[in-house]
Amino acid sequence: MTDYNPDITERKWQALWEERKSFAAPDRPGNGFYCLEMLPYPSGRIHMGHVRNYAIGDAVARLKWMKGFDVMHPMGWDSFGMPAENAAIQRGMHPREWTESHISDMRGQLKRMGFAYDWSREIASHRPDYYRWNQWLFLRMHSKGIAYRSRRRVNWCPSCATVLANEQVEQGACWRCGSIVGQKDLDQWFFRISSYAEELLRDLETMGGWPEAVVAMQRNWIGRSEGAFVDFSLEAGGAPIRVFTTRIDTIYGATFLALAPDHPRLDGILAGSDEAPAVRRFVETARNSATVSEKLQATGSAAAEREKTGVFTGRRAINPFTKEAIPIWVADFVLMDYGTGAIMAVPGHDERDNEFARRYRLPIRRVIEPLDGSAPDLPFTTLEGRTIDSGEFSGLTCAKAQETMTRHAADKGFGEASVQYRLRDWGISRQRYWGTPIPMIHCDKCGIVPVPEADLPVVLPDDVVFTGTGGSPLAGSRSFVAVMCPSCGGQARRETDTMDTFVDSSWYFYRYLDPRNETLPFRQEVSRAWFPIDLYVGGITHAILHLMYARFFSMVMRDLGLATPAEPVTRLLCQGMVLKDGSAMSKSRGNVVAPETMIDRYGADVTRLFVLFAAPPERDLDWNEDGVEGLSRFTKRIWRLIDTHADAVRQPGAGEAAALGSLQGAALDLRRKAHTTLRRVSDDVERRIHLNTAIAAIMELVNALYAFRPPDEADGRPLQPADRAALREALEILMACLAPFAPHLAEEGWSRLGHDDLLARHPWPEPDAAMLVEQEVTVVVQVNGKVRGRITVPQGSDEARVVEALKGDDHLRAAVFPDGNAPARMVYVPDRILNVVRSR
Ligand code: ANZ
Ligand code: ZN
Repeated sequence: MTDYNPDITERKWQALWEERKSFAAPDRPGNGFYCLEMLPYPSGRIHMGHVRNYAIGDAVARLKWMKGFDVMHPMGWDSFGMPAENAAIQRGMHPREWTESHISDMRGQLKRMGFAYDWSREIASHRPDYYRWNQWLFLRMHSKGIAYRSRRRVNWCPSCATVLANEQVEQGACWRCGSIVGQKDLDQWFFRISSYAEELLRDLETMGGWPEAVVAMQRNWIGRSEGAFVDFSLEAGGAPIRVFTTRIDTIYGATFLALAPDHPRLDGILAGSDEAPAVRRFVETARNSATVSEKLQATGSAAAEREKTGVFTGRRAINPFTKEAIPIWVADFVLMDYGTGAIMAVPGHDERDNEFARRYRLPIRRVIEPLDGSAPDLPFTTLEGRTIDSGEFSGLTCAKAQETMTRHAADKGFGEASVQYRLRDWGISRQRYWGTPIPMIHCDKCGIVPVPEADLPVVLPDDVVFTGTGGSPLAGSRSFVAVMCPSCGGQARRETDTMDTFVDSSWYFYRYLDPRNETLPFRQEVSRAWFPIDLYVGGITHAILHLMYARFFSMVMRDLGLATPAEPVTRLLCQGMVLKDGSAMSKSRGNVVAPETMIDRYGADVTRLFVLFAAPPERDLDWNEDGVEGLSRFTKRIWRLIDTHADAVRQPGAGEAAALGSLQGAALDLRRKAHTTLRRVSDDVERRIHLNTAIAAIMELVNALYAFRPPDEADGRPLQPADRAALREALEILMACLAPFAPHLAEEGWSRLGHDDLLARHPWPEPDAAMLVEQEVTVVVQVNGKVRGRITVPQGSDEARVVEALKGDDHLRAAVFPDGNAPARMVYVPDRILNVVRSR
């Protein structure tokens, strides 16, 4: 018995894969498969979440290689961002040094896992040869009006003197220093993602390869609302105030208008009003109370949850339908950057308006009644209703009333139909050092002038002091700021904002295709050859921002004539989290299991097998040492099989092919098992990406191999040709099936079986159709202990397959899914009984 030493063996095969460039993708693939995993931030250590993410992608990539695809499977580093800059502030280390050393550590860790990456395509976003293309894209976007500058209210930490993203504001305080966050108006750079809202939304319909939950989150985030603008003229004269409403059918119940505190018309309206001082005081408080308008978008209703306060302006507007004069209020629940920043309040039928009206004793009216004639308490909102007390528009269904009243408003010239989106333009300015410098120049004479493309990259300077306070560190670099105006040649200043790091990750997967291109971000031929990405694996935490920005960039690059598809990702897989004792692994909880410790103890293969086997990819996975031990034993069992039989079956015997064609008895059963395993594994990996069940299938094959005892071998005599042939083939198939999951062990076994090519690039064995004819079994279906019927399924079907089959039987479907609901619990005894537990 020879020992299997994972450490030595794994390094050996890793070196061979590297030496033979086994995973180098060609520029132009024959049959291409682009398998992408989200690139990591170089925090210093890979964690179990990375291992899981990358093991999933790697299993698919490796299987695809074996299936004859050219596989693009690259890796890189999302290496700009705050932690490096914080390390600079705290430890005086340059962010570049910190980042580079982390990258080299983490690369080593990933290499120890033996992932099948094409390392020649590695990229890192902090290097000028990458970020210059951010700058290039920015310039192109600027020239098309997609990048623009505008003044916007931002969260501002007075002590860090920096802008904070909404996620960096924790209960109104700065996430880093705890100071109360204020608001500030700042000129910033934006990407006009809002003009792609319609397309971003429409495409979601076609994205069947994305998890429904992600599609729903994106749809919500884009937030399309159909409604109407209505103009309310002012009693005192002057231009009317325009509101956006989705319920024009309730306009007879509009008892006041409400403006956002920062509504631009407010000052004008207040002129001469006795209420002006009170209103100004209110506006001042509202401004300082961290009213983050984007929060509406982040949480859907953060603004709605707060207590609503407001103040009367002393002015009135005329409801264009009723001709009634109604008071104009300023209210903090009205957001300036949605709709028009002004609303008609209908306290009878809108929850928020109602709360506000009751607080300030404003009139509440009923102008809708449900179609069933009931009279629910106010407020209630329904579209299944009809208008009442609405003048000539009374008695219409809500839908009809909306249509008629919108047309009326348009005909009379005081309104029009309108579609609004929640999606806001993407503010990309950051007052940080460790990011891509925005390639713009401020000249007193010429205004804002783009850096000429030929002068790219605008490189981060080194004469920078990192203090953590006082605004952007770049602003303190003389060598950086002082620049000649490209337009007039005079003294000018460089823009010192850097780009949001989400810019880096919005298009990196294109750069992998052409990573050393010095004249373009990438050639269109290569993007045409490889795109769209066939499979993208990553965490659900990126379901909204990163994936929305990535889609937006693809659309923009298409419009710039660079990329071909608008949608970059055909199939998206969001893997679950890795938990320990039920909660996420985190340093603060002290429940982190380091991948390196696992590799040291068990090897990369066992670590991979565990993260793939312990749960289906989309589910959370609870780390448990027993499970790891179990998989370690499994690999030893596999090795023992190889070790026991390899010498006996090493070379194909004469007449082996013929022998395989006429197997009988146990040898035939083994062959059946091997071939069905082949099919199950390739189905589970390629089609369903159910890697845990694929590994379970391999375990069954291992059991079958142990159960197969050719009599002669035990007695030390040569095997019968038929047994030898069956055993040899089954062992080879076992190694092939294992290769996507435990690639090192699989290579070692493959070589022990007498092969001198690499299994990683060996063609996937085609299952023999005759071996796949399934034996059928009858499964009894019980509901709450009572036999409700029987169903015939292929032997070895899993629970899901049995459930599928019973759905095809009307009687059983009705018994198991009355009213269509899933039962509380099902227990499946393979090939025998499905026990269904239904409550009540
Ligand atoms: C009258 C009304 C009556 C409304 C009713 C709703 C229900 P969504 O669906 O999210 O687009 N609204 C408009 N602009 C707003 C702003 N800037 N800040 C806060 N609220 C605003 O919501 C549209 C509805 O939200 C609009 O329709 C308006 O209230 C309010 F029974 O008008 B509605
Ligand atoms: Zn100039």
